Amino acid sequence: MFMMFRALRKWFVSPFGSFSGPKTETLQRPVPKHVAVIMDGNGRWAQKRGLPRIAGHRAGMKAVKRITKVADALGVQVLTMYAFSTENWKRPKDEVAFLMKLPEEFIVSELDELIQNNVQVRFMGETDQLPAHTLRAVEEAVKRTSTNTGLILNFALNYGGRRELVLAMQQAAHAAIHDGLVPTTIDEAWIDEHLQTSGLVHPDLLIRTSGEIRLSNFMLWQLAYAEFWFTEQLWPDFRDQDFIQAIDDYCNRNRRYGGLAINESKDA
Ligand code: V07
Repeated sequence: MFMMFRALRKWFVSPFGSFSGPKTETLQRPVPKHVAVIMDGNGRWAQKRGLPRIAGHRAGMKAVKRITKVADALGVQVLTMYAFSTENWKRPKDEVAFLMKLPEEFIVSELDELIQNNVQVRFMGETDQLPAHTLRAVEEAVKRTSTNTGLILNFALNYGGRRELVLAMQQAAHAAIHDGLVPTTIDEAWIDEHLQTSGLVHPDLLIRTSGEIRLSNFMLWQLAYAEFWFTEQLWPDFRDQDFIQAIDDYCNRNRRYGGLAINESKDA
């Protein structure tokens, strides 16, 4: 844990300070470049308090703000948040309508601060089914932060991992017919470029809250080598210390890519 505090120097100076020197030199392993989060437990959090489910979603949005700051402070480069899955359309109509207003609420309350702090907002998912007002808000957030060079805050909205792979395969078939794409040109790099995470490193760490131990169709291709970290904590209760704990655990785990662990000596 001590090591982690070195990584937090920037955080103590200013949550969104401009320090960009080495943050991780004493850690066994660098902080993850890309952290993906399944933010589960918002509805349950509200029900436990006798509140409507939407109160849980709003509390969940506050947790997004908090964790964005701490992720940036720790030197994480990409933070992907699963805000709305392709399955979530099955929820009650009122709840879906409320969720679809959250991107607007978020940009009204957060966009200026994100811009000041050099955060770049990105989006992945299918835009077709989104209400026009939701899409406008997301596009505004993406556009107004597109030249920022700091933390990438990537929202997965109307996103599904299998759907993403279907779309990539459709692009391949289209290119084979119209652009002379040959089968051997399709390799892992080609697929990466045609997924919605194109240009981003793959997540090193997946966090899921609320005690569910499932992937639920999230980033199926990109999570192939990621570490998974689960907690019983409900998303609105997820605090800075919990995120720091997840990163610290990640840093202290040995990851093997079928070969030597990163912190394993060659002659040990
Ligand atoms: C949503 C809050 C977090 C907990 C999980 C479900 C509810 C932030 C956004 C958002 C999305 C795009 C954007 C800016 C903000 C959001 C939805 C739900 C649908 F450009 N939180 N949040 N979108 N929740």
